[in-house]
Amino acid sequence: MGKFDWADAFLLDDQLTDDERMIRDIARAYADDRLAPRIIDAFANERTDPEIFREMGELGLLGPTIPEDFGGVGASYVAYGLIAREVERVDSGYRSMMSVQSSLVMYPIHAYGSDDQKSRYLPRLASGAWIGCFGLTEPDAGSDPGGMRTVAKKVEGGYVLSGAKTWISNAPIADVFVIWARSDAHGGAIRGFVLEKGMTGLSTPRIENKLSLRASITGMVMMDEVAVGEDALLPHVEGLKGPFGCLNRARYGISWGALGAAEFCFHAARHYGLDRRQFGRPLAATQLYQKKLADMETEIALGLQASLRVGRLMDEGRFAPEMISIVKRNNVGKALDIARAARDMHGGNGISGEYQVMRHLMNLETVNTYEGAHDVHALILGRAITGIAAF
Ligand code: TGC
Ligand code: FAD
Repeated sequence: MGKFDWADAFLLDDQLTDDERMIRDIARAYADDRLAPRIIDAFANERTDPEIFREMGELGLLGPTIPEDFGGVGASYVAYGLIAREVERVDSGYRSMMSVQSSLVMYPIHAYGSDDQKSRYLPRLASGAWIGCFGLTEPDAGSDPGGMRTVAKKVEGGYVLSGAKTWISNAPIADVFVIWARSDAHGGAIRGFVLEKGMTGLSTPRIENKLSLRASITGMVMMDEVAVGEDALLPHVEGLKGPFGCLNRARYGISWGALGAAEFCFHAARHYGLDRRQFGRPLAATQLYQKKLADMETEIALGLQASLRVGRLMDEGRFAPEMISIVKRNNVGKALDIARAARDMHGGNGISGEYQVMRHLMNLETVNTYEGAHDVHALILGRAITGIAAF
């Protein structure tokens, strides 16, 4: 008979390769040593440190699945998920910065870009020298990106882009912008363009006073007739499957990341319950407290196994987007429940920044909404189950 480890219920560790364990350990050490000491101040003061990109780049944590000749480390999707879990154990905002760079900027340039685009952007993005952002959402097109209004007009030698993107992670500090727009030269199809900081007509106002994800800067991307050359077009994809191909990767990473945040909350609640005494005994000696811990552990253990399975299928090229909808929706929803319960189990201390559980709870509200809101993933699954699109 085996021994039960409450912190690794189904022996996830055993199911990883040596390389995956090594990458996980690098990410864990970085998160503990460099990210955790910054987060309370960064969140309180809404401060995003661009140095974090450089630090992550140095350790190979940006675009890790990209092959080595373009600056990545050719890691598995399971390794990518493990990085997200370690980073989000500290804060969803730090994971957001990392996953936008990796899945939403480096991935499309690698999958859909020209050789020139790959060699210009990927090594700089992998090292963190350049910061990227991904512009899909617009003020009037969130869950329904097909309703976007940003247009790319064909002119001699290139295109002119006009429109507004909103809620764009990293935008105010970005050097590279992957922008999705309707292109008149392609019959109004959605196409991807790579823009660079400093282009005439491009501005990125910051969205202030977020009550969630405060360590990750968010902004708009305003494009007032931004002229780009032919070489800005991502040549190898057309239609919504372009941005959705990127979202598949990012959503999968989030399914691991959210459980990192949930694990932080679970461990904190356990620790608190063992220390805190009321009615002459530790809180953790009460049945209600133990039930809550048991529920947390169960959901985390099941969720991790599911993400691991989806990751293995991605590595084998056998995943379907609906599988990702299941793990993104379920794991984030469960993480939100766990953070809420952990906040409650800390009593009054639970609302203090020092105990950190409420910060995770506030962050997970965003994670539940972005990359396909919780209910939108239910509708993606509903369509697959019934054959009827109910959006
Ligand atoms: P639909 O008709 O379903 O599809 C249009 C075309 O796209 C293809 N497709 C996919 N391809 C690859 N992967 C997927 N997951 C795909 N889903 C769809 C599809 O085959 C079709 O291709 P084709 O060749 O026939 O044209 O499109 P729809 O307009 O009906 O879409 C419905 C819905 C709800 C599924 C979709 O619009 C959706 O997912 N909405 C949610 C929007 C969203 O997730 N936005 C995210 C913005 S980015 C972000 O939040 C970043 S935060 C990151 C951070 O900070 O960490
Ligand atoms: P809406 O689409 O208006 O949805 C509002 C509510 O209605 C939700 O509960 C939703 O589930 C529900 N709903 C929508 N349609 C239906 C339906 N048919 N049936 C039933 N219910 C429905 N976007 C980017 O492009 N790049 C980024 O980097 C990025 N970063 C972000 C960072 C932050 C901090 C935040 C908050 C958002 C970010 N987003 C980004 C945008 C994010 O993807 C959108 O907020 C998300 O897709 C939801 O769109 P919306 O906010 O317009 O909400």
